[in-house]
This record gives sequence, C-alpha cells and structure tokens, in this order.
Amino acid sequence: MFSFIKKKPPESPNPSTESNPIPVTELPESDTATSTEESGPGFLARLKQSLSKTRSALTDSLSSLILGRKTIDQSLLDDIETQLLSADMGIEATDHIVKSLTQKMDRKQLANPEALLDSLKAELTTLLRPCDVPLVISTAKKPYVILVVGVNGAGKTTTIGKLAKRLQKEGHKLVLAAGDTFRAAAVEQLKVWGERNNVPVIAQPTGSDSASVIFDAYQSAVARGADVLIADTAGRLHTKDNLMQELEKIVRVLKKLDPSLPHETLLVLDSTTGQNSLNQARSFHKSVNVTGIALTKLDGTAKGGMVFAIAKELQLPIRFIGVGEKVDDLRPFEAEQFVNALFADT
Ligand SMILES: Nc1nc2c(ncn2[C@@H]2O[C@H](COP(=O)(O)OP(=O)(O)OP(=O)(O)O)[C@@H](O)[C@H]2O)c(=O)[nH]1
Ligand SMILES: [Mg+2]
Repeated sequence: MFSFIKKKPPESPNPSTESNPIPVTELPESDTATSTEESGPGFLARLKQSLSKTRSALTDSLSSLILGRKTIDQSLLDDIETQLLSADMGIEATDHIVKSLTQKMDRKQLANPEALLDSLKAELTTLLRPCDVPLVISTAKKPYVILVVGVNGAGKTTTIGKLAKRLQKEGHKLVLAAGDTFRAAAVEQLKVWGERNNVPVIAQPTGSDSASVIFDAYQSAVARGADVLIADTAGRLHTKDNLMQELEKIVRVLKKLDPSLPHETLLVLDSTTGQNSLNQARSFHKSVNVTGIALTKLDGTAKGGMVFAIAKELQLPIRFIGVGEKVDDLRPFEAEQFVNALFADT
C-alpha cells in the first residue's frame, strides 16, 4: 500500500548526489505533535488503540473464555490452546504457555479464573522478556552502522525515516545510505525524507551496486563526523539465493572497512505476514546475522500474537514495533508494556 505524493523538491540544497523529479513514496511527515512520553496512561491508551485488532482476536476472546468459566479444567486449557493458535501465536509458544498453565493447575495453584488469567499474563510477559533488549547507540562506535534488511514492502524505508527522526531527537548526527538502488522511487523516498529533516542521504543512480553506495556512505559519514549511519536496502524475497548473496556482499564490503560492521543488522518484519515472517527471519539470519527486529504494521493486524511466536522461536531482540504510518508510530518494544496494552481493561 503505497501513497504517492507529487511534491516539488524544497529550495534547500539537496544533500544527496542526484535529483530527478519523480513521484515518491511518502515517508512519515515531520513530527510536530509527537509526545516523547513513552510510559504512563496516555501512551498505554494509544498503544492499546493501535493493537485493537489483536486485542479483539486474542485478548478479548481469551478473557471472556476464561472469566466465563467457573472451574479450571483440562477442557478450558484446551480451549485456551485453540485460541492462542488461532491468534498466530505459533505452536512452540502456545505449547510452552499451555504446559506451564497445566502444571500450575495440577499443583492447584490456580484458585479461580482470575488467577488463571493473571497467570497467563505473567507467562506471556516472561516469554517476551528476553526480546526486550533496546537498541543502544554506542558512542564508542562512530559512526554506529545500522543495516536495514527485509522482504519487499515490509516497511524498511518507513522505519528508517521514523528511526532517523527518533535518533535525531536524541541528539545523534545522522547520515542515510540509499542502498536500495533497485527502484528509482526508493532513492527518492529516502531523499525527500532527508531533505525534510536535514539529514544527508548518500545515493547513486538506480542500478548502481548497493554495496558500493553503502561503502561510500560510510566514508561520507566518517568525513562528516556522523554518529549514526542507517543503510536502506532493496526488499528481497528470502527464498531467492542470488538476492540474499547480494546482501551478504554488502556485509562483506562493510567488514573490510571494519570487521565489527555493521553494528546492528535490523530485520524489518511485517506483522501482517504472520507465520511466514518466521521463515523470513531464519533466512535473513542465516545470511547476514540479524541482531534486532523491527516489527511493523501491528496496528493493521489481528495477528499481533505472532510477537510471541517470534519471541519463542527466534529469541532475537525486538528493538521496535511499528504501530502506524506516522513518524512517532515507531516505539521501542517493552515486554511488560506490550502485554499490559493487550490486556488492559479486561
Ligand atoms: N499501518 C502501518 N503501515 C506501515 C507501517 N510501517 C510501514 N507501513 C507502510 O507500509 C508500506 C511499505 O513501507 P515501505 O517503508 O516503503 O516498505 P519497504 O520495506 O521499504 O518496501 P520496499 O523498499 O519496496 O521493499 C508503506 O505504505 C508504509 O506507510 C506501520 O507500522 N503501520
Ligand atoms: Mg524501501
């Protein structure tokens, strides 16, 4: 779902190396009314609202199922299992949760349905906690290099715009690399965003070698004394070996500059793709050693249960969640807050 804007380039000097007035895919608008408050009732309410589809698919039905029973027995646990599976929670995570609830039931630790619901919430939070590892930009690594990868349309470029804005607000000096040299619109998409926010975007004409764009961008980031370099890449199917090899080449080229590069390989996963995103993650991880996940489009899906599948099966840090198209709709992932937003008022 792309929205195209026809907008004249701004008057300000273009920090990138090329310019051609073609339609561009819109990146998040500059942030004027963003609250930096990321805890507290206001934020929780917004997160809750963003997760409303998952709340009705997963939480509301679970809560009414559990609280509607008088006794806790095997048939209730079987129904919970079905509910978790149908909300894209995945077999491993569902098994894990149901087994531990069964143990508690057998040990008579679940006195009533409320205790069962509390116990379920606690289990869900525990499952997510290992993935609650925020992205920390190390100032000792300058520029801190973030390579953004993922399948077509996952939300990579949008996430870069949101993340760049977030890091800029935190006081970091940024450079972006337009490493998606496959589509002209992709370069433009990033450039427009860079111009709007006064962030240099290093680009080369469409069809250039992506590794060489990112190589140039790194050198430019060093020369400019930038704190962070974020590199976009073209969307690619995780099943296409040649495209995955191209990504491996980008990493090899970066490692020639400095073996510790990239500092973060951020895999962007579209949560509406459900279980398929687990396969994507495995392939990308095998090729380029993913160090963090950004899970986008949680606002538009009832498949938010897959966060738990990702947590259980991949055990990778979930750095951010995307809960909308606006610039402040990228949030650091916090296990407890996420479960609270799912279950609040139930
Ligand atoms: N609702 C919603 N939409 C999102 C979110 N993140 C991205 N999008 C939308 O998803 C669409 C694709 O986003 P892009 O950032 O262009 O995706 P991409 O991975 O760069 O795509 P390619 O470069 O073509 O592979 C756009 O319409 C975005 O606005 C999100 O968290 N919520
Ligand atoms: Mg893109």
